Amino acid sequence: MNTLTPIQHPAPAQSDLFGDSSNTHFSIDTSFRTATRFALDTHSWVEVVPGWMSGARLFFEQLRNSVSWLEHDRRMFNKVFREPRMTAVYQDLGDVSENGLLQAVRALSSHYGVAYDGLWMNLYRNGQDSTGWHRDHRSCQKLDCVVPVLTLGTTRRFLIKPIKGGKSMTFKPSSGDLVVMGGRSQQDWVHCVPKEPDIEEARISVNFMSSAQGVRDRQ
Ligand SMILES: O=C(O)CCC(=O)C(=O)O
Repeated sequence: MNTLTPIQHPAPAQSDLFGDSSNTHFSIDTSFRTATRFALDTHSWVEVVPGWMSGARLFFEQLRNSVSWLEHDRRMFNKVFREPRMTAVYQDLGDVSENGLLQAVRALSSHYGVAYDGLWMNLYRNGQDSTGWHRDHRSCQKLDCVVPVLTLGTTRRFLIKPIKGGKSMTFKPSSGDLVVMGGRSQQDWVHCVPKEPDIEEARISVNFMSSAQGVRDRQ
């Protein structure tokens, strides 16, 4: 994690237990007791919530096996290239069968006051998979948004830097940790997950989307 001065949000520990179809139990800290908020600038922030989901390693295995992961082509500067990761999108939560994902949606919606109603998930098969600098246009068309990302599986570096250029900040979310980008962090900042060729294990990131945040404000 980086070394900015954190804004702490102490709260009593609470957790929500849920089980999957094989009766394995995971839990989510609905109190967000470990949350630490880092101010990126006066308008933007990143909140990290270590250990938000416990039992995350088993949940990672469950998702890796149950989700229909696909490779995608992306067009950039008139060239089409294959994204170096696999993805799965749920526009409709009615299509989501994993109880843990639905429980996570409910906890995040209640805590951040944002109605999350879609999921964008990435499978980084190993350290050769990555995503370049970008903003989450799909998740955020408003000036201010709250975009949570849950990490499952191996730890990867998550970098964020000002869109106009400047020093990047590095976070290292482990399995079960949340990284939440808020304020204008999707307008004024870009983020990426760089390649780490020495890493052999996989990581899943679950990005929580809200159609309310995905539409532009009328001018
Ligand atoms: O994998 C991550 O942590 C971030 C993913 C992301 O930003 C995206 O898919 O747009």
